[in-house]
Amino acid sequence: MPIARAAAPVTLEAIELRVLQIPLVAPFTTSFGTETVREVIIVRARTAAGDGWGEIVTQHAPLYSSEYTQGAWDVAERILAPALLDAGSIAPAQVAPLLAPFVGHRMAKAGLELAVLDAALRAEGRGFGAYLGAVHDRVPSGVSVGIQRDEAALVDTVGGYLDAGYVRIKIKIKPGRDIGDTAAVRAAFGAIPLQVDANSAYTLADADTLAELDRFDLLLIEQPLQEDDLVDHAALARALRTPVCLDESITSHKAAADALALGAASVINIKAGRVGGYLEAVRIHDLCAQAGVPVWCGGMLETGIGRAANAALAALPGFTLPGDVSASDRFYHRDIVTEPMVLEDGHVRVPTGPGLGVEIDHDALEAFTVARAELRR
Ligand code: NPG
Repeated sequence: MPIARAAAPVTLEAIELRVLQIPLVAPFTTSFGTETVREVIIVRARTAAGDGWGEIVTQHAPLYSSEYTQGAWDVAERILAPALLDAGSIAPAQVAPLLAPFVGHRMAKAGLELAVLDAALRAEGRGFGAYLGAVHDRVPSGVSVGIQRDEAALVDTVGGYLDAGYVRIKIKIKPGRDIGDTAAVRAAFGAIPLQVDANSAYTLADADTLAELDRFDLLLIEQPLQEDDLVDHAALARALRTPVCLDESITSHKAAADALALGAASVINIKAGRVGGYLEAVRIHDLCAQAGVPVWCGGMLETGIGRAANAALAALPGFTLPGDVSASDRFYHRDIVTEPMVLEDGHVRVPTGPGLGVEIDHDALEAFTVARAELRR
């Protein structure tokens, strides 16, 4: 039976935006740079029936994608939030169509939509997982491991996560830190579920190097080439035995359909922020499920707000590979929710309370806030 993903409209009275800077437990290095602080925008939708929370997962600089915090702040504050407030009463499913005339800015749109979703579902006493069509009460937890100082440090770090119980390891790679790093992890830990993420660091000219990864029996290689390199990804996929998974390239349901039609990917990473919201994420899930293409839930170093939403999304039936839905303490000493997500037997629980099922720790929220704006109707 198809899930009726409908929720009643809410009447928006105000939208509060905050920039937070939350220290990371350890520096996180990818092929595009090193982060020591997570800069993120938190959205609070104030409605007649109560508040809802969302998260805009941009980073300080446009390195992962063209979106970045100050750009998202500007478009949310001057364009997107005012458009929502002008609508007055709005159902969650109307948010994306209402914001569709504004090109791009998917992370900003996703964060606003999530706040409206949370408010609407809290008002109805419904959980986000049940609303999306979750079929599990917990999901297997994978962990994303940044590029370390050297192979020994990588083995050490991966060992720690395996000891903690993470059921799948993803290591970040870049040219010069690919074959050796992967070989070191395989040599140290044998046949663990392992995948690699290049964050667009290669070109098709590197196909021979990337083919060397075939001998490691990886679950997949994620986003080896640029965001707009769909045709090159298809060529690379034909040259590799390792399944090619796309992340950055999948910016919408249409992009996912195109990638599958071209043979550019045989696995898809779904991130709600990257595709403009959780409802678009579910549409991509449904498309892939119908096509028999496995999907998994990506992560953007979310706070407890986005982490709760990701756990719910990852509990949909087509998410057949473990996602980057880690425990909060993988990234943060202190989160902004009262019950940060924990790892239990290699899994994280899908919250079941109304809305996202998490409560805000207002002291922590204040402590990390570096900018704040409130927009009223
Ligand atoms: O577990 O939240 C997590 C992090 C997973 O590696 C991860 N995210 O490229 O997928 C990525 C990367 C990322 C994080 C990208 C933040 C951009 C911003």
